[in-house]
Amino acid sequence: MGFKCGLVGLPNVGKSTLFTALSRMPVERAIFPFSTVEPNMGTVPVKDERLLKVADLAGSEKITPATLTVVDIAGLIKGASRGEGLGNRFLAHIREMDLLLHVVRGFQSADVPHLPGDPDPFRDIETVDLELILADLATLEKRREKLEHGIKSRSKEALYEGGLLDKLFSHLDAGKPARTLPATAEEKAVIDSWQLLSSKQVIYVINVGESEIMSGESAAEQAVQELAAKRGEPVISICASLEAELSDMEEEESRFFLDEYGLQDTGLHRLIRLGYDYLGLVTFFTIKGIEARAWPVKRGTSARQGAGKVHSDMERGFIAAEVIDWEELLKYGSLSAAKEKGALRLEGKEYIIADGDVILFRFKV
Ligand SMILES: Nc1nc2c(ncn2[C@@H]2O[C@H](COP(=O)(O)OP(=O)(O)O)[C@@H](O)[C@H]2O)c(=O)[nH]1
Ligand SMILES: [Mg+2]
Repeated sequence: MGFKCGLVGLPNVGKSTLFTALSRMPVERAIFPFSTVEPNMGTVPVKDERLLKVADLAGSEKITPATLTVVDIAGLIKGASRGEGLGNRFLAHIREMDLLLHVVRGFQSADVPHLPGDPDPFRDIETVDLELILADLATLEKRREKLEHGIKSRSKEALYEGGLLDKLFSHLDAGKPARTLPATAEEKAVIDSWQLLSSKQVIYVINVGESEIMSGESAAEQAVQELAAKRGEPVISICASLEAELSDMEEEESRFFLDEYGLQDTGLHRLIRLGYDYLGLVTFFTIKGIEARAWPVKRGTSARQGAGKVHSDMERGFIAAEVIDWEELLKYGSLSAAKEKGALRLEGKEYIIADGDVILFRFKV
């Protein structure tokens, strides 16, 4: 499975509309369709031209794209952290996510109520952040109780963790999410172990109206850009209702509409790519038997770890990786031609996988 991202935000901002749009995304050729695991959870195939070209070259009958799992996390209201409404389930869901898509309302509609009061992107983001922060403060309180004994007996580890905990506690107490605390790699590892909600990576998704998508100007987006820039976090504007309509169309028809709106690509594809980039994922490809497949891995993954993604036996029995960039491979016309010309590099287990690598793993079982 790829990575898991959760749609969060206030009620009536367009989370479910976006989820529906994702679930109906047109699917190319042999690529498998969206599959709904639960009513609010589904797997989206990631469109990747490179995979299609590699599959064509190899004559693969089966094409397996990278996927991402999307969860429509309903139920954030003020007081969620105290278990009001669907609060607790909401928070438990968030804990499992790799990435949060924080949907912010940027469209105007008298028909769709917005609570509390008129949409105000800044305050709306703060409201959601605050619930996560409050839940984290409660988590830290519990952690501190557990550390008390160690601190009393002057354990070095407990003192270190306790010091960091106090620092983060003040940070959260000032209304700032855990992910914005400057921390060393060592501190980050400890903070990660606390599994906080406000430390999850976030992309702000502004759900703007159709006129704002056309003009490219949205007041909501500007307001969020300001906040996000301070935090070094990405913002993307999409129009959920338009995306839902596009998702229902054939490729050609949706191309026509995109042109009308002066858009290069659907918001959904832009969103998925942004998610991949922001999480620091790169994709390698394998060709085996009748299947061409894309594998997303964290940037910095070694050839041996990559082999482990494919099969644990391949990691254990790893011998070497034969590697060629996908575009380079296309120039040779076929894998066997590339092999004959000696174009495949032989790489060892420490080789760091590059985006677009086509890899043949050599291993013994
Ligand atoms: N005008 C307009 N309405 C939208 C848009 N996105 C969602 N809505 C409407 O807003 C209401 C709430 O949307 P929904 O996706 O259920 O929001 P959720 O509560 O965040 O899941 C629905 O009536 C949608 O049709 C949009 O981009 N433009
Ligand atoms: Mg909803």
